[in-house]
Amino acid sequence: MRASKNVESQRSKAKKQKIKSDEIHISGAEGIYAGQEISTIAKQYIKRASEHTRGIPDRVVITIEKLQERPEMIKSLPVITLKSVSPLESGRFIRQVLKKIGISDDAIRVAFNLLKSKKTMRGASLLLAESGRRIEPDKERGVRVTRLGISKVAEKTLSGRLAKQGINNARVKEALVLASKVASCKQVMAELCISDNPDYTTGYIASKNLGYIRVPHIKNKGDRRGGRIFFLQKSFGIDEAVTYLEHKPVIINGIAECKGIFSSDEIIHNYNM
Ligand code: WAQ
Ligand code: MG
Repeated sequence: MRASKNVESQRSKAKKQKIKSDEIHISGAEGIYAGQEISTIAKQYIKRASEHTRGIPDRVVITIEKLQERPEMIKSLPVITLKSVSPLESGRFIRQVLKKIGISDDAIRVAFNLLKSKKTMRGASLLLAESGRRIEPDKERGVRVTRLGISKVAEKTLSGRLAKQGINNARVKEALVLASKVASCKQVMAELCISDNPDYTTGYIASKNLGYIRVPHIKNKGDRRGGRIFFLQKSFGIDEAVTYLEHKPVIINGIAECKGIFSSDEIIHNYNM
């Protein structure tokens, strides 16, 4: 599903031209479901699109496609939460972790600039970890990860484990499914995510080795900016990575552990990066 809204650009207003409109991304969602679930899911997607905190869309597109390929089965990333009380503390932690896993200062700077940009994207930016060069084919849209899901049994297990930490909700589950698929892409070194919802201030940083680290207070309340950055290892195999992220069906069918809240020091010293 994708929901968007057209806004008249300042430039066209000023020039009194024929109205040139810009599309603002409101909400998006995707999943892999059995045929008989489709009408229920489509209804949920419409509700979600029309009740979004980013605004009321004037266009909602729902695409339903039959999978042409057998899904790859993977395990979810383990989950932990950073102990943080401010965007300053969270930003510092993220920079430290990214540096430790081999992302250059330049790439970190580019990533934060993109995430702080007013122009939010529908998909993710791809950055080369060494140079910070942006390599996604469409810079306005980004790379949209689709064809991802979770089996019923795995979802039940995940709900139980997240409930013990008081974080059993659809947002965390969907983000974890996405981050697990992204981390399973062999060219991806790490992902950084900030929600574009003004009322949701917990983001995450994830990788195969780090797992899924929830980062509270990644931004201030009311801030509509957000996005996703995938840091890529090399400049070759990019087409392959994009194809995997956008098209390869991947289903989570096993759940790793979900633990509680850890300090920055505990995370940085205990994890094998
Ligand atoms: N593929 C690529 N990028 C995406 C996708 C996708 N399927 N969906 C969203 N994005 C990008 C896009 O630029 C959005 O603006 C940005 O990510 C944020 O998306 O454990 O809600 O859906 O509590 O607002 C993290 C949960 C929630 C943390 C993230 O992201 C937790 C969230 P949102
Ligand atoms: Mg959002």
